[in-house]
Amino acid sequence: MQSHGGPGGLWARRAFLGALAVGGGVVQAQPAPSAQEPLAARLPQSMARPGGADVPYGQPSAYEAAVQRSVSHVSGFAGWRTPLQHQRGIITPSGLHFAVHHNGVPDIDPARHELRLHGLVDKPLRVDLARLLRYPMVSRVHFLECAGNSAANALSPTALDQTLGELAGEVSCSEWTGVPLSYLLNEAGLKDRARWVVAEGADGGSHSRSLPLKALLEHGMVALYQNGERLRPSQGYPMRLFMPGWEGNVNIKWLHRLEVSDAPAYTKDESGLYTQVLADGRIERFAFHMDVKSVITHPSGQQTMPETQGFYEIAGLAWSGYGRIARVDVSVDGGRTWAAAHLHGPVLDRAFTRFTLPWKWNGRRADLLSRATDEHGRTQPLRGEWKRRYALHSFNHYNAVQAWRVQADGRVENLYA
Ligand SMILES: Nc1nc2c(c(=O)[nH]1)N[C@H]1C(S)=C(S)[C@@H](COP(=O)(O)O)O[C@H]1N2
Ligand SMILES: [Mo]
Repeated sequence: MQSHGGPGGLWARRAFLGALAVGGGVVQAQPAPSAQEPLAARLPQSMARPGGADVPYGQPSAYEAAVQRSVSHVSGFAGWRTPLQHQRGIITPSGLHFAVHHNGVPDIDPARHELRLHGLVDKPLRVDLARLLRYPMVSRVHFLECAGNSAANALSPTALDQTLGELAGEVSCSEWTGVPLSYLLNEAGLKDRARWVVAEGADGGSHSRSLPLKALLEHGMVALYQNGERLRPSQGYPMRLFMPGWEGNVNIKWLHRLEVSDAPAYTKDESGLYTQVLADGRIERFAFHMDVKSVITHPSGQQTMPETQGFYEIAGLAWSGYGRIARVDVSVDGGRTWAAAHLHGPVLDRAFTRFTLPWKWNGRRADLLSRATDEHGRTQPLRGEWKRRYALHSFNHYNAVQAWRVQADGRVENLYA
């Protein structure tokens, strides 16, 4: 998993050996200041005066103000995208988590919010926050991805010149803490005919989805905390449904109602927006899992290489809605040859996994690709393969290989490979 062996082995040795010796002067630090200078002149400015005040709830450095979510408004929906090109670890800062809301962010007073569980149960429940916070909780690190993430790459006939966040930032990864749904469902007591659960949010968009009961009992969570703090309003404060690895829209935010039923409700959005037309005209619906996918974050769209040749570390993120990432292959020649990237631990189930590969750029135009494979052997298609499966206007569940073209002048652009 971590070697440069396998099909890309030979290529990896040729292109990379020279680059591995980072300490050997490939990336050079500035020379140290001379000992002749007076001591005061050698100290950083910040050591010469008292520091500033701190704040009760920390914020990013003012110098990082450019690191922001990008926003798009498509047919009334707001889509806020994570600037993945700035993310280095596997956890997305809560303030940069992507967000899709069909009808704005509701202002919900937790003291008045209740979760109702009714339908095919023995004993309907009404649970307020104070009570829910006393249940045993679990914590899990998982990605969350909108079914429509990367829609521009699916739909646009030519590759749009945008940043990674703009192109594919409707995915983020957090530690989610909450109450397993099975505790609540079992407390209510399920009738024999119970097969589905319709989950509804307390926002004005009547966002609701039907989910198979069996999967909810196994994996469902009422999430209350994200990265150690209570959910942010944009992520569904004070509670949301969380289904690891499943398309974003089933993760009902501002959750207030769960109705147990014997059949799906075919709600507005699940009969329209969240179905997908296949190439042969048939319709795919209840396609819950997000498939295996990866993106190179460094370098990526609209970045400029600081030097037009030399050592670089290619870095990126991979994830799969079916399980763990098993390998990521990287190509720097448009897919002719591949090398296995190094996977950085922890490699978690249905979570972002970080990968890197050292690269010695020869300064000529280079097409960079990454292709992830999960523990079940699922792997990413090329764009053409993905397009052949679906109707021309379909865009959900796009997981084709993302390619970047590094131009000889150092500019990096989106590319269809
Ligand atoms: N109540 C409610 N839940 C919702 C939505 C919504 O508009 N209302 N949007 C859904 C969609 S389309 C996605 S992709 C995810 C996004 O979750 P996030 O905003 O926390 O990233 O929330 C889902 N849950
Ligand atoms: Mo979504």
